[in-house]
Amino acid sequence: MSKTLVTALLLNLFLGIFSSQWTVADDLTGILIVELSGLKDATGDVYIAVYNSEEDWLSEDAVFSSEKVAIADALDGELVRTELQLPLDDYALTVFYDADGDGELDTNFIGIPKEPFAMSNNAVAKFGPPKYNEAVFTLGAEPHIQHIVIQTLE
Ligand SMILES: [Ca+2]
Repeated sequence: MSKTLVTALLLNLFLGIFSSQWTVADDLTGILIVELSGLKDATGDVYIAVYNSEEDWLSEDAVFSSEKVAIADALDGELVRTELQLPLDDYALTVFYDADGDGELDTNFIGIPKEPFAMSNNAVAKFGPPKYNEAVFTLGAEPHIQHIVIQTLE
């Protein structure tokens, strides 16, 4: 085997390793910063549900990821601030304040939330819950901030 051929093989090997590492780098997670305002209480928990497909949107069984945030631990001035690490993708969030501490979003008999809640992009309900495409955003390599104002419906 000539020296040139060995060098070429080694170079291929090196490039192969390099490119496979590059592929791993593509799978890195992004940082989603969720900042909540409008909460009237400094105690209790906020729940963030993360969806990554229109089909699963608002389904309780098909949440991509969920996060329970203790308000007292996440207070940053007037804001409740938390960071989530997620694969780079499109997402939509729902957030609610668990006023009675039962771990669930309480709704009335026609399904309207009785506890303070909100969606990513501050998408608002119009004759029904906001659509996925109103709440969706793209998480890229740069940290993405969602500033969400929690609404209380009476
Ligand atoms: Ca509740």
